[in-house]
Amino acid sequence: VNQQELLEKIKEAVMEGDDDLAVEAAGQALQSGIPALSILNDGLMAGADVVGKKFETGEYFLPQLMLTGRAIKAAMAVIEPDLKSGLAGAQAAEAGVVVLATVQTDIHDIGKNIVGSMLTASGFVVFDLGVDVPIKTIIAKAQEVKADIIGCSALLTTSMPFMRDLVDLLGAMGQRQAFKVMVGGASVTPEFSERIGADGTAPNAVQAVQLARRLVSQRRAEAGGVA
Ligand code: B12
Repeated sequence: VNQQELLEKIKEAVMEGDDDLAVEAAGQALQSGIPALSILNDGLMAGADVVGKKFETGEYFLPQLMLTGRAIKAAMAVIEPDLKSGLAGAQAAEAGVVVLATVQTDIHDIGKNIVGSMLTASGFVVFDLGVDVPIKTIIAKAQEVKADIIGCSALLTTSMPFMRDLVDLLGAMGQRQAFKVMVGGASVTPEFSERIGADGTAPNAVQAVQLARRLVSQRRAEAGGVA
């Protein structure tokens, strides 16, 4: 089988919600030399997109979404070590402190967890507050741990407005400059991020790490070059 077929096999395993097949196919794909990031983007997330669309049109139901989630998680366990080692090595000095959460009303956490684990692997200290987290709780934690970055995840379009509320609330508290805010999740676009006044977004976990690094250096430069 060629690499394209292996990616297709992963995608199908995710679509069928078959965790055994997802694990097997992800392993084969790694062995054939497909980069872990490509397995994530072109296999797992591509499959999730198809399932999402079928769910939207009423062809699939909640049980299928759940099985798909489980299949993605299972395959992630296989590719995660490679994803991590693909990141330019953890920096000796602390890369930065990130408070991460899925915002209130939303319980999707697979993507957030991947982002968190990639950040940790890259030397960031990550406080993951879990899912369905009120924005006030997120801000309070960021203040408590003196975070560099607040990272918010949301997959539901109905939960995305809470990201805007978080940015607005920081502003109202006179704390907007205290933290960089990065946002993400399947429906989050750069336009959305800009519109709500966040500092950036990334379409996947590897780019989220690059974004976080950029934001921390910006923040340190703004603080007067004190690293
Ligand atoms: C699996 C899944 C579920 C699972 C979630 C399991 C879990 N533990 O997370 C379950 C079954 C629980 C679920 C429930 C629901 N779901 Co759902 N689900 C999905 C599905 C198929 C895949 C999501 C996923 O895990 N993708 C894989 C990960 C790796 O990708 P990701 O999350 O996008 O994360 C990556 C990037 O976005 C980015 N990223 C993520 N977070 C962050 C954060 C930052 C700061 C940055 C920089 C980057 C970043 O990096 C990640 C890694 O590369 C999506 C479809 C889709 N295309 O996303 C629907 C989808 C998100 N679900 C949807 C819906 C409607 C629901 C339900 C409302 C269904 C219902 N009727 O009950 C409930 C909502 C419950 C709630 N209150 O939250 C809709 C949302 C539609 C919309 N426009 O809002 C979608 C889009 C499906 C669809 N097309 O209809 N779901």
